[in-house]
Amino acid sequence: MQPNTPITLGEFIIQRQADFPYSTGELSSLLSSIRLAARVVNREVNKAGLVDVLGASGKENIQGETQQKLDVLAHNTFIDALTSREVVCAIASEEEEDYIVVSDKDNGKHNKYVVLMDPLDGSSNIDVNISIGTIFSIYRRITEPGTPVQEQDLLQPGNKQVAAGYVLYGSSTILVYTTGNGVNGFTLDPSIGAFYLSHPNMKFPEAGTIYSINEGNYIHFPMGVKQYLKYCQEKKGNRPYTSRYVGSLVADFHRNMVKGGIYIYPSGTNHPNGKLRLLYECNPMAFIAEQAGGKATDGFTRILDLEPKELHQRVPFFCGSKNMMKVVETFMKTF
Ligand code: AHM
Ligand code: MG
Repeated sequence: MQPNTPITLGEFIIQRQADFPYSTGELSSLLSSIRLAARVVNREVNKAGLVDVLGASGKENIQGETQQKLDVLAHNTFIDALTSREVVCAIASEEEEDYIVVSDKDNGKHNKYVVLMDPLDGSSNIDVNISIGTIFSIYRRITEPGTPVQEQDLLQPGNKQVAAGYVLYGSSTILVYTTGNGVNGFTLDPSIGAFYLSHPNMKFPEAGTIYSINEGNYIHFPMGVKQYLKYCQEKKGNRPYTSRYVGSLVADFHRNMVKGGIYIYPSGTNHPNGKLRLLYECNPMAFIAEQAGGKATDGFTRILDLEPKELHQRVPFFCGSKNMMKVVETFMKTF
């Protein structure tokens, strides 16, 4: 190995554990299980087209959306990895109606953490070789360990997250996460299967020139968003901005965090509460955005302060560079 070889995710997790003197290593073990599942899903994503993982699974998820085979495969892979160590007491997934209570030797009663996740985000891009992702969010349970886990353990506001992250299966595969002490990105070297620290201390540029929104829904958008789009397209100063929309939140978010930009999935006459899920998509991305110096709101209120009412709750999502967020929020308030 070269003397200047960057550190691996495994080494980084161990180093960071030393920052918490009373840590028991459980969170590190949990993050390691996510790292392992990400490698497995990455392998399957890369084989898509060669083996029979493309297309619909023949089932629908709780939101009535057709599940793709890879959705189901990613869900099962993460559940298996997360339940194989005695750390997690419950898991909620976008792909399953109820939360899953871990059934280890004492039904997960003594395990500290709950995980909420979207195992395969950007489902509509699976069959067409476009970037997709995994999003995860980790909380400490609030009910007493030793007692059965309750729904309230999973319905915590985003500001209680202990860690959050995503994996982007893109031109390369990158795992980005935060434990509330900055954001770091690790690129997978597929030849040896290790994630290396490639993006230390990631920061959203304060200003940006990219906006990401499904403009096909324009007719349904609230007036504030319509006016903001007009502003983005005006010829003035560094405008018009550039429009980029992959249709995979993870990919759009990652690009915007690297280059400076804003992502918007607003409410609309077709989606009264937006499309994205508060617990599986918005909270983890909002935590990462804030840790990287960006901002995330529902157009008015900080995402991380919203009190979740149900597991599959949807919420409008505005997220990105601080200066761009400030402008769109002004439009939302004014129109
Ligand atoms: P999914 O979890 O079913 O894949 O849906 C979430 C995705 C986001 O990744 C993406 O930003 C958005 O839905 C795209 O929706 P639309 O096709 O309506 O623009
Ligand atoms: Mg999703």
